[in-house]
Amino acid sequence: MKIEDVRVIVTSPGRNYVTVKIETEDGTYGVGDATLNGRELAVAAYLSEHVAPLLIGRDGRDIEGIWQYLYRGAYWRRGPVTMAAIAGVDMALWDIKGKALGTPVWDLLGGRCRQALRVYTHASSRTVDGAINEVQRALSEGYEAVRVQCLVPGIDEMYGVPRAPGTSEPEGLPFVEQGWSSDAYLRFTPRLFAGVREAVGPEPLLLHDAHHRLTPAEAGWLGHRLEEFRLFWLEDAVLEELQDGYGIVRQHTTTPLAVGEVFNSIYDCERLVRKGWVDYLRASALHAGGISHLRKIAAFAEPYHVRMGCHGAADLSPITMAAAAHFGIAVHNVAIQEYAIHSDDTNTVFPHEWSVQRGYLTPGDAPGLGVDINEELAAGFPYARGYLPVSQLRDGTAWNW
Ligand code: KDG
Ligand code: MG
Repeated sequence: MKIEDVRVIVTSPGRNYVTVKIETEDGTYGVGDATLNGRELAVAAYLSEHVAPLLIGRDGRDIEGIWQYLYRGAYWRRGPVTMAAIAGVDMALWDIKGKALGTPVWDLLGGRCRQALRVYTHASSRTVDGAINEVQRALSEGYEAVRVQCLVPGIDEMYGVPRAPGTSEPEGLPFVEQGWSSDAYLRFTPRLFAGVREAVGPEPLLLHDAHHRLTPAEAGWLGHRLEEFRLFWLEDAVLEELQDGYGIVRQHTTTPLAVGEVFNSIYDCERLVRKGWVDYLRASALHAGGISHLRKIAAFAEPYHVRMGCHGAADLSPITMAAAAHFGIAVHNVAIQEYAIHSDDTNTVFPHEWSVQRGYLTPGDAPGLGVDINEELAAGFPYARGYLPVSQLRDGTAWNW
């Protein structure tokens, strides 16, 4: 199955997505997601200028060989741009292999070890009462796990609380979230979870994303105070690159810790897992080098009882969600999957077999990944430059977003 064509499609049905489409000589094609939010065109250029020419004429069945060739052959290994590009190719090749063999990717990964994968949804509000309402709404829709984010009194804008629906990454220059205060956040967050637990009782799984804002000492303090509310996890308590910080947080709290949505290699995970500093890895098929590499990360984590809870924000396209669905029912140490709802336009541009019903994700039985891109529709949504917000302290100091 010689690769005949590799194309990169950038489309913006509400937000930007980068898709790799690979076609083999017999007309079989596969699709992969290579989106890097806020830096999309860097990956698109990497793929079309540097990777596509290397793939023409290679046998598309050789997923592992091509992965190793792109990873080792670049010499400049790892990093978000390189690994998202490799991921796009990797997903497309798994899609092709499934189609060629007439079987879904979950079957190629070893078959099912669960019927459906539990997802967590988001509840965000500008007030505690609003957050409680949002959690109750999610529970009434059948979700068992909800991530709760709430605006902190005294801070006008912050991660996880959209200014208005669909405005998280507006077109144009980065939005500056002014006035972050870790102190105000630390005083408020235990009160938020006290209110939510009181309203929903002990059973629902509650999650929270600190989004890299805290120092290790602050995160240890917060995790300890949240213990009585029994979170499923506290995500990104400290900067992901500050690995020793997780060792400090771990000494101060038994609240489970999740980390790794920005990780792109097994080497980012290795020490955290081996030391027992984290409970869940958030690496995704998109930003961690595709299904092939994510499999290795999960297999490495398994004997340490570290489980996967892959990143699934809306800036990962429905193709990554398809990969997550196949991976998630085939790999034993997948605990949960993040699920952020895509816009209607996005779902039309990327028709897919996977679905979420009453809080559980299934991949469907279509051969390959069971997801496609409608190129004609995609062409109607041209790229629009956009950035993630940035964060500042009250005095204007740049902070971690
Ligand atoms: O592009 C960045 C987003 O995907 C990220 O900020 C979302 O933290 C996130 C999450 O947990 O979904
Ligand atoms: Mg996160």
